[in-house]
Amino acid sequence: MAAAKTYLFTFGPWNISTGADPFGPPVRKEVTFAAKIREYKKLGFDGVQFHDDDVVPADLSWAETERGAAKVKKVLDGEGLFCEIIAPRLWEHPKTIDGAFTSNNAAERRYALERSKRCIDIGNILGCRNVVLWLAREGTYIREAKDPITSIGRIVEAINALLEYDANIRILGEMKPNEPMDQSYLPTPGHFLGIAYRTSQPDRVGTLIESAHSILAGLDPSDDMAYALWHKKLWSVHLNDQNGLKYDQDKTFGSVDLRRAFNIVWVLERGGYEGCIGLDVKAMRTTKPAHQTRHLANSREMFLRLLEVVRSVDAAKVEAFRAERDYEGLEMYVLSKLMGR
Ligand code: XLS
Ligand code: MG
Repeated sequence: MAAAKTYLFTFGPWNISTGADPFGPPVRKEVTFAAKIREYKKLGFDGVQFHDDDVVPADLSWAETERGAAKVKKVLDGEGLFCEIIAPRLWEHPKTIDGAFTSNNAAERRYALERSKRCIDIGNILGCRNVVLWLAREGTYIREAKDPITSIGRIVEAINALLEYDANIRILGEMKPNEPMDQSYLPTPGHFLGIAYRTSQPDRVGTLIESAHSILAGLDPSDDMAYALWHKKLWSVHLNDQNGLKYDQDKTFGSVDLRRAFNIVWVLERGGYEGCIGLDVKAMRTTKPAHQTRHLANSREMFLRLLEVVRSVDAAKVEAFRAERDYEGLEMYVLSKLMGR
């Protein structure tokens, strides 16, 4: 029997946050970058996920950027951490108000591309070839604002330019149907994988799937992940949870729907998923500073405990239920597993 797979866990520094929301200011002090990095190993994590400006502020000279990134690389090495993904933050800068690659303004589209190339350079210094594109503002508040057909083409052109810029990187699209936009152009991983095959190098374009984003699109995250696994294009995940169709909640993994979380772990394990277990989770605003990393430890523990449940599932039994079309029996089998029997 092959040895059971050991999963590596990652999260981004933004997952230790101040509790600010659109209706209220921070309720916890900002934790310094260095202090955040020191938390990883203590919490049982193996690697980091970064935005470009988590590493160095945007728009510095190349010399300053290079120096800053090299410093961060040293810190990571010192802690024994690796950088799993890096993502250009294309949704906060004044030049990305109208979107990045789909902005109606040519100079702003150029900025987005240059910023993404710089992000690749930072990734290279950190030894990271996985470039995540969360296309946060590639969409509209009103349908008529942009040409939707042109916009899809612009996203493909931008991806091609990045693939050409660095022959070593892989691009992972992280899709979300809405928020901040009313409507995103590529709302689901399926949409993104559709264009992946029309890029100049489909083999280097895949996806990062966030469970809450699938839920916001009315889809089941484990089915989205299965779809990407079939394409051999599930290269990273953001596991979390989401209580229905409302703002993006980034709740602790498995905290809303245990069975849904079970199915995610089951599909990753069965599907031979080779990526890291990224956790994109937020502490509740009510959380006291002393407990501000607990949601991360809890999410990791939920994954590992569900993994135990998944590994205790008797595949032959499942097959027998399927062969008999006894889905009532199968359902009770799964529910019993989840209730500890
Ligand atoms: C949004 C994302 C975003 C990316 C990186 O859900 O978590 O922050 O992960 O661009
Ligand atoms: Mg995410």
